[in-house]
Formats: sequence, C-alpha cells, structure tokens
Amino acid sequence: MRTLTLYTIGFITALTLSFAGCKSADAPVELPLNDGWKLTLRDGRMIDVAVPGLVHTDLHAARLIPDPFYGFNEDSLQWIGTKEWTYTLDFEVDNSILAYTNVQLVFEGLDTYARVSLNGREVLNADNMFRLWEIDVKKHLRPGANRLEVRFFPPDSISLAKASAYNIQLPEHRAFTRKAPFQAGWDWGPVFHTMGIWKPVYLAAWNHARMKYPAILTQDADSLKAGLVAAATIVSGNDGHGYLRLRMNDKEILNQKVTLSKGTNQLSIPFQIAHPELWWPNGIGKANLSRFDFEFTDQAGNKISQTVISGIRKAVLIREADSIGESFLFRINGKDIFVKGANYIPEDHFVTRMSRERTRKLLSDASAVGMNMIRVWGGGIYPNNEFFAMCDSLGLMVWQDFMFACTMYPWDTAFVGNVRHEAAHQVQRLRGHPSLVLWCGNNEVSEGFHNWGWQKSLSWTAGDSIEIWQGYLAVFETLLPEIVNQHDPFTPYWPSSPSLGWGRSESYKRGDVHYWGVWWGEEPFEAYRQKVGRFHSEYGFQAMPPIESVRQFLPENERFVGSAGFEAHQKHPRGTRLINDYMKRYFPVPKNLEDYIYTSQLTQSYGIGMAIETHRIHKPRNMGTLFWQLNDSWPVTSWSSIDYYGRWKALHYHLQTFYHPTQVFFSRDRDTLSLFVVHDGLYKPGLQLHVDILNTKGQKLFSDIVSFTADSASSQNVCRLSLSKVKSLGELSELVVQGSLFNNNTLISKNNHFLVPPKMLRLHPRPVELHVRDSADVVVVGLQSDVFHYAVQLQSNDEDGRFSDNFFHLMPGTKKTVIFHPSGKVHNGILSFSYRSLNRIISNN
Ligand code: BMA
Repeated sequence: MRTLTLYTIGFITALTLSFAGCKSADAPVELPLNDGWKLTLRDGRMIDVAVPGLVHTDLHAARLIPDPFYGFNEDSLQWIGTKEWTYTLDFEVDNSILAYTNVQLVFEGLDTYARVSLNGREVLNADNMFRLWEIDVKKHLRPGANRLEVRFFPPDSISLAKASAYNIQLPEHRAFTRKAPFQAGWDWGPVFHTMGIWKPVYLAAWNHARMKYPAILTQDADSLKAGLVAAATIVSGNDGHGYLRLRMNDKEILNQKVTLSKGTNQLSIPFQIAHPELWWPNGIGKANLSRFDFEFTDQAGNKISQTVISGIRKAVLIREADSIGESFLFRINGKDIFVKGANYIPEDHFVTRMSRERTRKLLSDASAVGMNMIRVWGGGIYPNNEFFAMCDSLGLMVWQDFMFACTMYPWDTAFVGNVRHEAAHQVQRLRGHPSLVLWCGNNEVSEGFHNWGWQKSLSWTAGDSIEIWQGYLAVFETLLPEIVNQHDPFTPYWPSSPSLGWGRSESYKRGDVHYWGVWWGEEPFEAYRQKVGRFHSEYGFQAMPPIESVRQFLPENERFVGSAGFEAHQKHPRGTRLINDYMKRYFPVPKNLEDYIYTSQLTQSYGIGMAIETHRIHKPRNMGTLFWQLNDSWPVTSWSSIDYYGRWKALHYHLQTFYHPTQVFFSRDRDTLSLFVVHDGLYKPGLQLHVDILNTKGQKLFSDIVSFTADSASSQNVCRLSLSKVKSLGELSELVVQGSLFNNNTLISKNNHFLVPPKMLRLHPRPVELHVRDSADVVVVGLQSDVFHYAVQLQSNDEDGRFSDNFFHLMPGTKKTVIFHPSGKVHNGILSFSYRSLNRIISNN
C-alpha cells in the first residue's frame, strides 16, 4: 500500500502550462491515483501495471504475451478482448481530504464498459471511452486504507448483444458502443478489442469552486483589433459570486465579478484587444501564440489559476453559391487558404502507447513538407491536448471529426444522451486551440446511407430507412451542431464528410468530396485529372512499408512478395491485387522484395502526385487537398505516407515538391503541354520559369525562360508547349521536361514531367557515383551520373538514420547532395550506403 501526496491543483489540461493554486487551508487539491495499480490475471495472480494503460500492453509489458503486432500474433491474441479484466488500487486518504465539502473521483478516460467500486460499493458504470467521469465519492471514502476496483467487460460482445436487441439491424454492431471505431478492425488496422484505464485518474477535493475548460475563443480578428471571449466552467458549491481575472502575456486584460449559481456555471466573457499578433497557418504566416493566465477567486478568497497557451485567429468556412455550385473554403483572418494536408488516424492501435515524442515527430514531418491542415478522421479518437498544442505551434489547422464512421448509429434516448455528454466534454476540452478550425459530425455516415446499398443488403423497409435517417438527423444535424454552438460558437460545423458520395456528379460541385474512383473504383490514375471537386478531403493509394520496417514485424521466412505474413498485414480485401494492377499499368513489376516495395511506393506517389497537381492547378475552383492517410496505427501495407515506425515512404519525400508553396505543375490537353505556376503566398514579382527539355542520356534539347509575376494565391498558365514540337526533339520515351522556378536568380522550386508512363521510359543502366563525406554530426552523400536516373533511393546500414531527401530524380551532369543524419545505433560506427533507381529495374525487366 502506498501513501499518496497531495497536490494543490487546477483541472489539468495539456493547455495548462502551470498551476499555481493559493495554498490556503481550503484551496482545492488533487490526489493523483495513477501509481500502484494491479491487474488480476486469469489464474488469480495480480501483476503491477501502468495507468494509463490497456490490458494488452500490460500483458505484453509483463512478458505474458508476445508483441501483438509481430507476424501472425494478431490471431492468437484475440482471446484477450473476450474476457473480463479487473484493475485494483489500494491507496490511503488522510483526514485533510475528507475535510473538504466535495471529493470527486475523476477518470479522464475508461475504455469502455467498466464497473467501478470504491471500498466494495459500486460508484460508476461507465459506457463511453470518450467521456470524462466525475463521481462524488466523499461518502464512500475512509480515512486511511481505501480500495478502488475497476472491472472491464468485453466491448465486442456487449455491442453484439445491444445490436441484436435493437429493433432494426444496423450495418455494424460496433455502432452500439462509444469506443474508438477502428479498434474493431479497419481496412488498415487489426482487430484488438482493448480495455483499460486509458487516461489519468485522480481525486479532486474542493470546498467552494472548481474551474474547468478555460479557453480563449476568437469571435473576430484582423490586424487592428480582435474580439475575444474568455470561456471557462466554474463548478460552484453555492450560490454567490467570484472574480475572474485574466492576464495576457502578463498584462491584465480582464478583472470581472461573476455571479454564480450552485452547480455548473459557464462563463463567457467578451473582451477586445488592439493590434493582435494573429495566428496563421503554416506557410502563410507565423503561428503566433500568447499566454493567458486565468485566475478565479472564489467566495472564500481562494485563488484557482490555470494558464492556457492560445492564439488569435478568425476561422470561417465559406460556402457561397457560385457558377459551379457552392464554394467550400477556409478563410483565416480574412484570407482564403488553399488547404494542403492529410488524414490522421491514431498513431497506435494501443492508444496509450502514443507518446509526445512520436506525435511531435509525426506532426513536424507533416509541417516540414508544407502541410497546413490535418484531418482527424472520425474512426479514431479525439486527440489529446498535446497533439493540439503541437498543431497550434506548427501552424497546422485541424479538421476535427466527431468519432463516428462508416455505419449508421442508434438513436434511442440513452445512446443520444451518452453522445451529448461526450460531445460537450470534447468540445469544451479542445475549443481553445487556434489550430481547430472545423468540427465535422462524422466520416462517411451520410455517404454510406445514400450509396452503400444497406437498404437492400440489410432488408430495411421504407419505414426503417426513414426511422434510421431521422435518427441520423437528430444526432448530426441537431445535437452536435447545438453543442458546438453552445460551447464553441465561432468554430464552423459541417455535418458529414464527404457531403455527397463520389459517384454523384453533384459531389464535384459543392461540399467536400472523398474521391475513391481511383483505388476503390479501380479507375486509372488519370481519372484524378477529370474529377475535380471543391475540396478533396480524402483520396488515396496504398504502398508497402519500407524494408527496414518489414524486418521489424515479419520473420525472415515471410519476407517475400505475396507471403502470408504480408497478407496478415494488409487489411484491404483487394489491396495486394490493386497495388500490383496499378503497378503493372505504370511501372515495371519486379520480383525481388526490396525492388517491389520500392516500386509500390513509386506507384503510390505517382498517383497521389497527379491528384495534388490537378487539385492545385484548379485553384480556386478547388480549395483543398487532404490525401488519405498520413500515418499508420500498426505495421501494415496502407495508404499512409509515413509508416508506423515513422519512416517516410517515397510519397512523403515527394510531398516537398507537391506541396511546395510556389511550384510548377503540368497539364496536358490534346497537343498542348501547359506549365502552370501555383503560388500560395502573397503577390510575388520577379519570377522566371526555366523550361528545359532533356533526353535521358543527358543532352539538353530545348531551353526557354519566361518572366512573370505571381498574384497572391494564384494558379496561372505560364507557358504552353506544342506536343508535336516536343515530339520532334526525340522519342517521347527518352524525354524529360523540367520546369525550374527562379526568383531573382535564386532557385525556389522545380518539378519534372514525363511524356510516357515510367515503365515506358528508356532509362540507361549506367551507374550513379556516390561520394560519402563525414562532416560534424552528419554525413554528406554526393551523387552524380552522366545519364538521367529515375527516383534514386538511398539506403544505409543505419536503418534509423534520416536522409534529407530521397527518391529524387538525378539529372545528368549535375551534382546532387543529400545530408544523412545517423541514428548513432550502428554497431561499429561504420556506415555504408547503397542506392537503387528505376534504371536498373527497367533494364532487368
Ligand atoms: C476512407 C476512410 C476510411 C478508409 C479509407 C480507405 O473512406 O474514411 O474509412 O480506411 O477510406 O479505404
């Protein structure tokens, strides 16, 4: 048994930098209860476990089960999710805690069906992973020894039982449980039904008042002034009054008396500031943040302080009727922003294993390649405050789905009431982050209802359909927008992503679209050039993870193309075939595993590159592109650009080109090849576009320079080439068109275009010369060749080292320099490097 120390506290959010409570005798205190938990095993033994944690990770940490992600282990570990599990904590409470008027037991998150008992008395039956649970426990606590027990029940069988008892069959029984949807299995994720105390737990003791959810909201902002709102919840023990004092960067800006009623009081105090330093998205301006100190003084003179770091920005979703249909664009501080980014899924199937370091690396890798938005997809979890704090500081806007995806949901009073609590908590928790620019009701629920044939496959009567749709409307068109409006009134709400299915022509005229004709519809990549909507919130193509990662999750005898091991880590029913089919269409299909992985990644990047190019050229018709998907939740072949271990696929390297703020893109129409310059910044004069046509042997056949100016946020056709004239320069299979952009003689970006699919390129098997030079903490790799090399991939024996660039085209006669950052993990410190390019694969095939 352990004795726990008291802390003088505030309600801790990751927004909170510090808490400086006034240590008067009856100031609120918090007693953390995270340490000392035990998990009871099937044979009755008890093991020490970490809280926050999950049963699977606890068993793995105790070496009782193998790594759930390795090889075929998913299958043999299914039993864990079908059993009941009990966590127990013995802890001490002293009289000073019991002297408080209010003592609450607070669970920030329980996954999911849990019966909580304190000293043998049942105090809570939890049924929602996304809710905050606060239980009045004063009457159950004893001075000295206390025992807390949390018994978890298998979520899947409960979902199933609830589904069978429902009056209409819904597409997925997981819909009946408020738990991260993806944990029941997804087309990129395994099935592990997790259970556990997945967020911190503590006792909160207070006499007069508690402060929760402090936040700064922006109502209006420009460079001259900002209209802001200081929002916070005060839970008060009595009717009375208190004072809220607010300092911004150490300067007092508010000091106001507030009247309180016994119970929950939502404060919302408007104020103005002059000449605000505005928060801007990545690539547009600085993500300015300020420090706001909230200090609440209760009736007895106790001060409760919390600090939040927030930014000032006005975010609007503009939907205006136009000649096409209706716009869909984000206007930040009055400026229309072209959105570049990706969809985000939980970084680990076992969500308690996500760490600040991993999230920081992932989000930095997103902003480093020019992303300005992350869509938090509705089949995962609401991210923690640290995730948002990082997005705030990196200038990454967040499109936040509520956690509903790809099925219809129940609509009975208990379910909807449960969702109401969940949404109110999550909205209040996250509203103060300047990065949060959109609340979206769900992922593909409306699309599924209208396009996925459930009416037929589940034999719904007309009456059933009406009832289900009324239930949908009650949650996504009434309840959720009401909650957003109540707690976060200046952040836009959008009911469902996408607004219409990709099979309908209307979906390219209004709203956001998930264009899945490529991949799901098996249309060729060129279809991306035809299907241009108003905002692309999903589209994607799979690639295999890098070989360095494969070695981490597959035993050696499974490391070959088409192995059962790879199939266990490929969750899309047609995935393996589709990768091969598209590869065949555009690239040679190698037999050797490493070459195959490499080519699968080039295929992915080739397709996504075509989509992004088209989306950006068609600005302002289209105002956003978020590919599916940024990351993985376990080692798998998937649509991600960064794999589970944080390694970049070819696509992620290429995003530096695709998402460059000022870039040359290509578009072909009959006999014309147009070079567009897409510019996301402010008006830029003095630009030159250098157009060069080379052959793959290294001869320059054509050169031209066009001078021009780029308007702010523009896409313009700067140069047109006649394809018949290009053809007269040589075989199309031997030509590379290169566009390079200069601003007053400084190269700012460049891009290439090929006139035939890569598999038809005439590439020469001449070698690349590598020169390796140590320099301080890094290694400089120089590359050179006298012929053109398509997509040179560098590799090192230091598998965790990082290259500054990779999968690049090597122009003949030019020197390319790549910086390698060693991980320091190579045994004898001797680094070696090798390369691969499409040239050898094409020549061998
Ligand atoms: C989208 C997503 C996910 C899915 C992905 C790939 O529709 O919303 O449901 O993983 O497609 O199939």
